[in-house]
Amino acid sequence: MLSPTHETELTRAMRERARAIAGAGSLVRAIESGVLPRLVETTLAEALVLGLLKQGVSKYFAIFGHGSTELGNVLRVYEEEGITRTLNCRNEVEMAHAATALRWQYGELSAVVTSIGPGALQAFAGSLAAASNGVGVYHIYGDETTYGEGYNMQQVPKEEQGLFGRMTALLGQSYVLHTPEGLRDALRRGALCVNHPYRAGPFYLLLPLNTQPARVTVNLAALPERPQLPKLAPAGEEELKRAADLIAGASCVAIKAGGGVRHHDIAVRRLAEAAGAAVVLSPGSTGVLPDAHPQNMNVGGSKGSISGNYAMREAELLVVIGSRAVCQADCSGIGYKKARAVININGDLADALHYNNTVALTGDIGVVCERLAGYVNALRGGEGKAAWLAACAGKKAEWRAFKEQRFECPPLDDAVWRRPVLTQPAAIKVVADFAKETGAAKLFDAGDVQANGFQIVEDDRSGDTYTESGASYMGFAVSGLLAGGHAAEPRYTIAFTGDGSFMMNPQVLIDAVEHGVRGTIVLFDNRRMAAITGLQQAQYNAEFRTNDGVAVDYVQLAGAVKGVLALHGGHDAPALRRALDKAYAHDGLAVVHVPVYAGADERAGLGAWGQWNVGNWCEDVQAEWVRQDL
Ligand SMILES: Cc1ncc(C[n+]2csc(CCOP(=O)(O)OP(=O)(O)O)c2C)c(N)n1
Ligand SMILES: [Mg+2]
Repeated sequence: MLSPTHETELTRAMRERARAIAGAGSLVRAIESGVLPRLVETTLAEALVLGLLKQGVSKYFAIFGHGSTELGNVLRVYEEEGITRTLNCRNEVEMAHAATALRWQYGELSAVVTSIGPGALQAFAGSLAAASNGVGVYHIYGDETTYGEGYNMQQVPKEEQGLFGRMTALLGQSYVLHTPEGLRDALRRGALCVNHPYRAGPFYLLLPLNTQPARVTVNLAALPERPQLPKLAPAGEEELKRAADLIAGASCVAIKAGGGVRHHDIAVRRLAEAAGAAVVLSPGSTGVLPDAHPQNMNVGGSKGSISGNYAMREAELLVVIGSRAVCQADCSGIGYKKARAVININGDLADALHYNNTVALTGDIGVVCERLAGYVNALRGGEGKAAWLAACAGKKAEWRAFKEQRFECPPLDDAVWRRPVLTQPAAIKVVADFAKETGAAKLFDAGDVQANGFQIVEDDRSGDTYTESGASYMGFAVSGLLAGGHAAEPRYTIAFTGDGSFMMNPQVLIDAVEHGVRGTIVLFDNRRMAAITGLQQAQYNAEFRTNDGVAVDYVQLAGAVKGVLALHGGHDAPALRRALDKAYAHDGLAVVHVPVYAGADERAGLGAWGQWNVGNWCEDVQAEWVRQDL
């Protein structure tokens, strides 16, 4: 290994540039003040790091390999000079999730770095969560050499070029840095992709092994910055007036608030109150209206709730805001049985036109909702909705009473645990309440944990719950905790996970300790992949291969990692509460293991209130879908 005093000429020059940036305070200031020349001759790998820095990207999650040693060397030097920071990880799926969570929860853009081949494919798989939830992240993968001197180990073994570039382009947008000078174009495309105002997603930079060290003259002034875009809204009044007329003329109006409404709390509330609309939430939009707000009907959809699904079913006018009509959120397209017309507020043209008979109000959700609320108020369009809102309130009371009963269910005798244990809803409620009291953020993993979770949470604002319902990627929540290791201002976060999901990404135990994460993993252990057992039972009356007979002592497993506080969550609510207190007091990662009931007792679930186009339900759902006009 070379010590800094024996660095090559190239590395020394690189270090000097990094120092100049540190001295100037930022790359842009270093260019403007002339500390750095506009034209720099360097390697593509360093030029890429500089280009990303210009877009505000200084945080990396990495698992290096022979496909990324050159880039790794740049990141080493830049970190030594205090410019970038790289968290080394243990699994690429995990680090892709962590990067997604860093952007989603904290708004911080970062880059994932892998080697060529398996590492890249794993990170690529993980990036489905970013793609599904509209979260911008850079992914940088090592790629096959451009000379074609022979197969590179770990490339796709076919006589074809650019296969990783093609694969990744299917899921997001990609650029193969075949020609170092293409960097400027690549980063311009990337900047828009990862910062897109309403359809952001992963951008993949494929970095061939031989172009990483290739020399390039890069114009630092010409490298694109993060795009600044104005908010868009309909230019004229016509559509807004038509929409306001529709609202004024309808007696039963429902707003379906999709994930896009996040952080538009005030505007959505203003429109809902102006329109006298019942607001049905999606898993990703809980909190946009305070839980106790009389117009908040809680979630609607295939799982849904008594009140949310009532409002969806009975509304004659549907106002969709920031939703891409996810099958499960709209009961596979048959959730709005009485709706005759739709007002659709979305930046994306295709999403805004998903339903027929639509007034499309394309643009920024905050701007459009505020403007529409103004027109509705002018018409007194919210009047005449009292009977509708009273009926909805009745259903919400019913849903609350139903939930209360479930929460009060005593520990049930369980066949595997051979003793009474908490039901999953009762246990999740204890932890969700604890999160609310302590101001902790909540991350939810897939499965029953996720579905029960979004039926249970009682958020009062956007940003308290992150439930990866776009892909429902098992392992997302626990991996997402790692975002706290990079966040400028980490927030105490609790990951709600199942035994199935946790074992998808247990690496986080080590990585969270290594990178100083404070947070808790609560592991709801029903010793099976219960969400799937439940579906199998509901559809075919028989379970198949959704559990195993291997007992795992998760307290011991987690406790084997130095720095992790591993606790048993007990068998009743007070014991769980005590464990959470202890976990919270620990200055690091804690794991609370909670055995939960699995079995036929219906008090162990919160029900499914909508329909879904899967398994042997397809025929019925599709027959309805064909007949409805919307
Ligand atoms: C990576 C991945 N594999 C498979 C699935 C399909 N799937 C969804 S939920 C689930 C079971 C989840 O089990 P667990 O985490 O134990 O939660 P539980 O339903 O038991 O509460 C499976 C297999 C998925 N969503 N993600
Ligand atoms: Mg489970």
